[in-house]
Amino acid sequence: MTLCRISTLAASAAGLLLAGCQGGNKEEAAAPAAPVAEAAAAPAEASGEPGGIKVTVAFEGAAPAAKPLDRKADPYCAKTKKMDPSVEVAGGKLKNVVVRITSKVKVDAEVPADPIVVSQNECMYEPRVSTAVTGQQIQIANHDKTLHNVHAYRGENKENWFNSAQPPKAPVLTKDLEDGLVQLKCDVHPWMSSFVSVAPHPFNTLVGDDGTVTWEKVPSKSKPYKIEAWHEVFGKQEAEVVVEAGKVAEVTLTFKADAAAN
Ligand SMILES: [Cu+2]
Repeated sequence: MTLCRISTLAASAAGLLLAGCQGGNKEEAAAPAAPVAEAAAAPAEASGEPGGIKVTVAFEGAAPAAKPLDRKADPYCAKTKKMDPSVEVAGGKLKNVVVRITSKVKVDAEVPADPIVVSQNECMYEPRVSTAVTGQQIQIANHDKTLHNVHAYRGENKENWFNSAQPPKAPVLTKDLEDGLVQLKCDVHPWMSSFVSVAPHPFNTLVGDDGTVTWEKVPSKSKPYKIEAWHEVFGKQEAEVVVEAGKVAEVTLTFKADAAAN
């Protein structure tokens, strides 16, 4: 675990101060008094005026070669060829990583009125990984002409949540999401898997194609936030980061190719 302290590095046109997590001490010499003066003068601590966090997800080592899935067990599924999507690396960036704040966050989370949608298409769940807000609904649909069963687990211990057969043309399944990680499986087709990261705040985001996630409007506070990056094969990387009002703290979380989770 790394502890990231904000230090003044550069001022952007918007007046935001970029904060470095991994840099040396040069910047401290450049402007040692600024953070202290701001903290003393500003109501940042009391009011939780917003700051930001930029998380970069790095991947070290060689990505494993993509493997085709063996789907011969079901002739319907076997008609289409699919690759194992559990590890996807594009341009050196690991895909399907969720970054979230795991500490309590003082925000009124808006629960989107629209559900998140997970589809079963050509005997795959789509999308592989998604995010949602606690209380939001999930809808699961079967677009295939074969039987699936949606077997859902949730939490660190993968407790059984529900298990519903979904034959072709069966109605869409709708469920309310609670905080935590959900995994959808299919007992008929063991390669089928989907994950939903559910949090009671909006700082729970699928990493972008550029390997980064940036959150604005994170309430500032003197105690560090715990953040984690999660990947279905490589597990978790964690860090702590202090958010100061009007500044963007930066942190890098690194997954290693030879460190697959158990
Ligand atoms: Cu299935």
